[in-house]
Amino acid sequence: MTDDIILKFTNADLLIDDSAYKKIVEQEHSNQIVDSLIKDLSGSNDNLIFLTEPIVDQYIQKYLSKYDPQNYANQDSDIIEEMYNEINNNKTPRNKLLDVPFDFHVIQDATKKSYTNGEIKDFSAYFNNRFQKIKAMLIKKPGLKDSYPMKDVGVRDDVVNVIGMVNDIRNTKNNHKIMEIEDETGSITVLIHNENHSLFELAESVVKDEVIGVIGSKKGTLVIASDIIHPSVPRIDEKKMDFSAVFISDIHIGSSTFLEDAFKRFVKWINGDFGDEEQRKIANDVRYLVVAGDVVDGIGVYPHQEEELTIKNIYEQYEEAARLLGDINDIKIIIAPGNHDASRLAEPQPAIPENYAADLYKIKNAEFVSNPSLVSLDGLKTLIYHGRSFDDLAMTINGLSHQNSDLIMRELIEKRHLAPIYGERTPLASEFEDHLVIDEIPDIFHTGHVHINAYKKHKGIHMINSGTFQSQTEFQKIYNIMPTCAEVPVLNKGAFKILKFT
Ligand code: D5M
Ligand code: FE
Ligand code: ZN
Repeated sequence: MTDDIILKFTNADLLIDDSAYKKIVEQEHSNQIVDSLIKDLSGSNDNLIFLTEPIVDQYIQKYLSKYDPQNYANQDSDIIEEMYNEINNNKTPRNKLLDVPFDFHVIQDATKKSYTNGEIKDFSAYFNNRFQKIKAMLIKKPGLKDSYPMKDVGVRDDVVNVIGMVNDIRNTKNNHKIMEIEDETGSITVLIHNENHSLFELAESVVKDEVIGVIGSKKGTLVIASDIIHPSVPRIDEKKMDFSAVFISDIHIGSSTFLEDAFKRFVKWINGDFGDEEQRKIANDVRYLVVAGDVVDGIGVYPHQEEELTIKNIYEQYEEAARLLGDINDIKIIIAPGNHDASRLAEPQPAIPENYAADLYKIKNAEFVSNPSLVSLDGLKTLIYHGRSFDDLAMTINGLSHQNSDLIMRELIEKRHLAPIYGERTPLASEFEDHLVIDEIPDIFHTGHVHINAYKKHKGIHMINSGTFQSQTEFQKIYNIMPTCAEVPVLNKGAFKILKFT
């Protein structure tokens, strides 16, 4: 401890005499004072600073008067809060796992890469980028190595082998499927015969605007499909995980249906102060908390929303969010926006803007990322996506619904796209790059939005929907959506667990 202080000063090019040193170590928060002193002096141009007792004494007095709780009333509350955060964050970590520095980094984030406001002129660039990215994946698949441009379909005699974007897919009156697909050279009409049962079933999940491979034979101007190929993913090896990560979403702070008590129990648990022995043991391993959007309920998201709000101001909603999440100690919190947050609605949604959520940004260890985004948690690649496109997929594909978002997630991974259908309820910004293509294969795919928990492992990928902290809303009553509330998914050293805080 003693040596630590001297080492800190030496590293900061600060020299200290004996009496000054004694003065510091007798303080209750000596470590915090040392850090603060070093921080304050680090801007100095002097090469070496010699700290004497009067200097240190003066600093300590200033420090204590600034941060003494008894002087609260006279002080700028921000500074005091910052100081207390600092003291809290500098206290001894709860366990060994938290001693290890976070190996957190952002692999993909669209926050600063969004250049357009979705004007029509960018449509073709956007779609072309989507097509090229997914085509590059498809062309590596064994069945599509020999694929050729669509303009050649008419002039060649061999099997049809093409990669294209689906323009349209519909049922004929005899219940076959007709699909128009195109690439940059032309388009073809593909028939999927209903007697080819397995292929017909596969085609049931093909949607407009996705990119697929088609193999078939020519019959007049039609192509009769014998196979449809999705970009898909290979099975991945599960990475070793010696810590826990916690996944939440759809907190909806500010809504009258936000389950505040349950959320506070959750925060107590994550801090190691709530739950049975087993649950506390899990809490002790937690290094990361990921929040996949809808942190607050927002304002003006749907008609007459104000009638269901307890906090009717977006800034105050984020202030409340900062109070609640700010109570979490030691762990890294990664926050992405959802359709209720104060970010651009069109996806990719840039990170929640700091000017709306200033206090949230002050939380130490908080990181703000776009929706979607890909981050690395101690080497585990985690794809975060709120899940707005689930509404479109549940409406379009037979057998998919809000209740089974694991099936939807599986579909998205196979399609290598987070929002394949363009122009329905999911507003997509027509950027020059399609940020919703799943470029990299994640270890964890974390979503929310549907307010119903789901989990499945698909080809080694943990697919998690983290439910909600909001009880059933008026809107959900009409649609008979039964939310799973305050049930929190945890990957505990690789094992999936659900902890309930209801
Ligand atoms: O979404 C909460 C729930 O409501 C989730 O199950 C999706 C559903 N929802 C929201 N908006 C729509 C629309 N427009 N159509 C169908 N279902 C919808 P949240 O984002 O929290 O409001
Ligand atoms: Fe939500
Ligand atoms: Zn949502």
